[in-house]
Amino acid sequence: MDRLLAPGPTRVVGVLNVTPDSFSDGGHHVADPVARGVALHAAGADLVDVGGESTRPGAGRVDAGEELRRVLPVVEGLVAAGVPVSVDTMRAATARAVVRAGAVVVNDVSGGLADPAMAATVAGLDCLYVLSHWRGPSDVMNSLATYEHVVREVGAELSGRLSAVVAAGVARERIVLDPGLGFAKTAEHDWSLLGGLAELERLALPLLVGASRKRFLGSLLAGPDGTVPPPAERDAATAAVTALAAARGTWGVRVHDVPSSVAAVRVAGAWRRATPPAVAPAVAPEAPAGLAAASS
Ligand code: PMM
Repeated sequence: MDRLLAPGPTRVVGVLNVTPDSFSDGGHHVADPVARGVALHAAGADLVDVGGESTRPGAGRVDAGEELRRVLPVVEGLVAAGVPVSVDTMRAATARAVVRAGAVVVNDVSGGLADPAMAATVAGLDCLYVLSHWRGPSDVMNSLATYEHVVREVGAELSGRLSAVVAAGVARERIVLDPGLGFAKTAEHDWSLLGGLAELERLALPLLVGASRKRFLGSLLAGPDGTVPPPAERDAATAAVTALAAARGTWGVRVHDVPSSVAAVRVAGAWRRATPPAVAPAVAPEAPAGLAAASS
């Protein structure tokens, strides 16, 4: 688990939604989720993120028992196959069960707000905790997308949640922060957050970016007649986000198409290594003649 936070290239987290209605899988049911997770890992995913509850805009909650019935066998199968597993859940009881089954990351898109028992539960578990920015459940989140200055407010709200979960006993060095792209955010907010990542980096914790196939990429890629490409046709744009995030050293990206993001991380790494370090000039350049005359 600690290996996941060691210095290294941007981690690629592969999405494995075990939901009949996942937005980003275009509604396609994954026939054999364990085989799919193993394939994501073989393709280079550092972690496979298993989710049993859709968080697409407008989605209602799934019953706790049903969520666990969906994710637990998949977690067990992946752990048995040696795949590092993250679980996308807002429920403390699910988090406890999956970490006991071997999951190493609890990915809580609600940042501990959906279940008041989450922070104290995670504090007692041996796992990392992904704390995302969130303002409310999927069926109401679009109405909560109002900000004066989205980067500052998301930073402040994340910081508040961070203090709360640390006060509940979660070790700070086991926390990864996530701006929660698309969660109570318009496309414009999502772009502002990506452009303003430096502000979130000031919180001095690893950052995870979940841009994969999201609406803001769909609207960016809309054709001249306004036709928005379906989620599965947004992977090239997702990989571009991965390359830009990796170039600035972002800890991780959560993506559906693993190979394109693994390639993007490699490109960013090679680019960074090939960039010559800035060298101070040996001799101060002479001031242009006009300037010298003006200052004398
Ligand atoms: N987005 C979704 C689900 N889980 N987890 C994290 N940490 N960050 C995200 O941005 C995030 C997430 C929704 O996307 P999906 O329906 O494509 O899985």
